[in-house]
Amino acid sequence: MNNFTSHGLSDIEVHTLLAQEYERQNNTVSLIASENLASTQIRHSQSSVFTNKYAEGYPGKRYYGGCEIADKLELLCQERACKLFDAKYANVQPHSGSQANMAVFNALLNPGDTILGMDLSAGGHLSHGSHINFSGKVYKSIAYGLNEKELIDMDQVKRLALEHKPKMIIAGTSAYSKIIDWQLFREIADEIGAIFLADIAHVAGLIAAKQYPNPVNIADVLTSTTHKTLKGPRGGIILTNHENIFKKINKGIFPGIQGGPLMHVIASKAICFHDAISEEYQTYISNVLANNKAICNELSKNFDIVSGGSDTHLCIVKLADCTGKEAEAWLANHGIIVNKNMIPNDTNSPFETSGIRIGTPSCTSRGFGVEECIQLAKYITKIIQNQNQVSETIKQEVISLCKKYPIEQYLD
Ligand code: DSN
Repeated sequence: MNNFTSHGLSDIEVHTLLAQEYERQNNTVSLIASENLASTQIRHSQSSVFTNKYAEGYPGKRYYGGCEIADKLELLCQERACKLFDAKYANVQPHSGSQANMAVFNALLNPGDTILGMDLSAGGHLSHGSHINFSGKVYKSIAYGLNEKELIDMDQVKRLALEHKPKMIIAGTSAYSKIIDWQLFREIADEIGAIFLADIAHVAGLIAAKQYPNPVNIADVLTSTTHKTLKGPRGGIILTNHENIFKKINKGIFPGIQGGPLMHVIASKAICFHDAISEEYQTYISNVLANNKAICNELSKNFDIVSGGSDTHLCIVKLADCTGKEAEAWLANHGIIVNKNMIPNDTNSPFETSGIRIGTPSCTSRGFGVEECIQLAKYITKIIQNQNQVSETIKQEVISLCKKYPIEQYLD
């Protein structure tokens, strides 16, 4: 008998890897800004019997029998999503944030239409028009970036909008630490009659906790992931206040780009939206922001921070004496996990980069506070300054911090 058969699990190879990944997560600190720790309930509902159910279609209009409970679940999830984000309509079926964006494009654009989104290298997302992604291949993509203050260049957005008359303007970022002016995007979109899509994937949790402006009454449509600051399962959602857009988007997802919805993930999304409306969650987000501010302030003593600081859950650190790839590897050697990231006007390739992105959703979920985050920032500074040299002391101190704040067991 092994550890796993006692839990009714018999695939030793896979379950050895599950155990190893649990140990890795438990013994390292994730400062990857898009990662988080989903609760046990959210993880368990993804292994529920709903994984057995096909439910192509929508509540009341399915292509399979036996969907009466699936209907109730999906309606509950939609209702909770709408309540959380103050929206009228929600589609909770997208398998991911990119699928959510693809569905919106599929519903509201024709191949060859022009879209205006943020450049990936400036902090935008692949699915906002990058030439290596479907969004830049199927659609004619124009990109805006940052100005000399390293803030979104709204003059450029306007200039490009007037020049190219895109059918859709996309606001939303993967690596940007300041607050987006949703209203200004709306005004520019209105000037040319464009559709305005706000991709809130990174800041959805901040919006849910009312600690970041909600674009739901400003943009025509919102897309998001559910696993970043929201702390939910890996997946996507689409929100809108417009019935005509909602109808098109429903078709855009199914039969447009997806088949059967992942009902087990929808169960977890429903739990996530319920959790995120609580006071406890609002406190969690306040802590995420305070922790990020603490890391960012401490790091700014030795490094430049893109955009001059952060108002969110993440910051981008500029590296003068090494690449992002090197810093990522050195930090990982000490149990601190980050990702390399481009900085404005980066002369290194996306595989090397001249920066790293740091975020606090995950370490805050395991209980780190401001004090621990300042300590982490000091370790980061020292590790990068030491370059290739491994500090056994820091390594041990990171492990001690991890042991003090363990993550939830993966099997109960
Ligand atoms: N991979 C996500 C992130 O790290 O921000 C974006 O899709």
